[in-house]
Amino acid sequence: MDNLPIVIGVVVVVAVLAYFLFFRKKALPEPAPKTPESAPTPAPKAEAPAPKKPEVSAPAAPTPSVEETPPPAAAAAEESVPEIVAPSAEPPPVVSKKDVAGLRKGLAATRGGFMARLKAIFTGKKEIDPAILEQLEEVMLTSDVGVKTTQAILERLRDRMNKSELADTDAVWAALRAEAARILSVPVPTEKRSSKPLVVLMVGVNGVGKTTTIGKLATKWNADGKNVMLAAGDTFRAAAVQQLEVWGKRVGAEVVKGKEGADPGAVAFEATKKSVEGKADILLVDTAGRLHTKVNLMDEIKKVKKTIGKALDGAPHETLLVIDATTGQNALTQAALFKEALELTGLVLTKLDGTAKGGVVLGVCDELKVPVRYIGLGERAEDLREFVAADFVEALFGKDDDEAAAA
Ligand SMILES: Nc1nc2c(ncn2[C@@H]2O[C@H](COP(=O)(O)OP(=O)(O)OP(=O)(O)O)[C@@H](O)[C@H]2O)c(=O)[nH]1
Ligand SMILES: [Mg+2]
Repeated sequence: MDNLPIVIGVVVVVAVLAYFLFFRKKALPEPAPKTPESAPTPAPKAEAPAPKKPEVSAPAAPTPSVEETPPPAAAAAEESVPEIVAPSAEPPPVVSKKDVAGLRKGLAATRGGFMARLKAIFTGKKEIDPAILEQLEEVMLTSDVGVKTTQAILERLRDRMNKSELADTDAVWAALRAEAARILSVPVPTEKRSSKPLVVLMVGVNGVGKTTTIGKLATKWNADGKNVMLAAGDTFRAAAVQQLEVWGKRVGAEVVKGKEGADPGAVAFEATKKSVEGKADILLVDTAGRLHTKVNLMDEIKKVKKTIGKALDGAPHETLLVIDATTGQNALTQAALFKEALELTGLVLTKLDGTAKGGVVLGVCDELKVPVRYIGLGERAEDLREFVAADFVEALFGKDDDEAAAA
């Protein structure tokens, strides 16, 4: 009993200790949430470069725990952002050659039109209907394949059918697909492509998408680490120069321009010289699609081309003709005229997203024997795709993912 005060004392001490150890510990979470509050100083900083940040922080912050760890992470990301993000501020420009699914999506209109009509001829039939060639002819002609190419394809199919090489409709479909692949596989001239600077002259009638294609290519090549320069060779419209400047700013590419109404040849000459002096990797030269003078457009472009050659031997290394796929047979006629006047190294077919008759690709390749190099499937930078014949044929003739899965 004499020990009672001691016992009570010990109990009290233990109780006090327990209180401090247990309850105080539990109270710790309070300071924890305060940590982010006490660290908001870097937070506003992280918001400051808002336009650049999303690209970096998006993949870095997939979990909602952003609040806890990010102050240092965000700060670190922020430091490294400017260099990485500046070029990729535009949507991802580089196109995977194997991205058939994306290509298929971009070609949805043609798949739903031209290709769906072709398929309908074959669907549910194993035996070859004697009228099959007429049916194919009708679809091809109304899908901008063009008379010459349509007849050539049909001739080859007829020949093979007469030789009994095509046993059923599956074989005819495969033969048609092989024809498309053969026509689209035009060899690309490669001899000048390693030049530095590589001078690319973009030509075509008005509104086909020359300036937009230049912007898209500049975005792609800039993202590939190339030093790109632009020449505003369309000196007839102030708006044309401005349009190019918008792309130039976006990409961070210098735009060489002249005064309104200046001689486009002079601008192209100066730009070519500058691209050599400035050690640019690529110079993209825009041209007018329509002239407000009596000078013939083709003569003017020929002059521009010659002037570029005077500034740099062997340039331009590429002369790309831009064609609007929605203009059908007109596109074919224009292309033939340009080919006659200029030595074309490639074609760019734009607005394929806007036509259900993508057959023009076949016609233009077959008649001109100039390779399609790029196709435009929309207005955004990433909508320009490098043309790969095999992928294109697969995207058109291949089964949908759903169909393939069901098969
Ligand atoms: N849907 C779609 N639109 C495109 C494509 N390419 C270009 N365009 C649009 O076509 C229009 C004309 O494009 P521009 O690049 O100005 O054509 P341009 O050949 O430079 O025209 P001019 O300078 O007048 O000779 C613009 O509204 C572009 O956004 C494409 O692949 N798909
Ligand atoms: Mg233009």
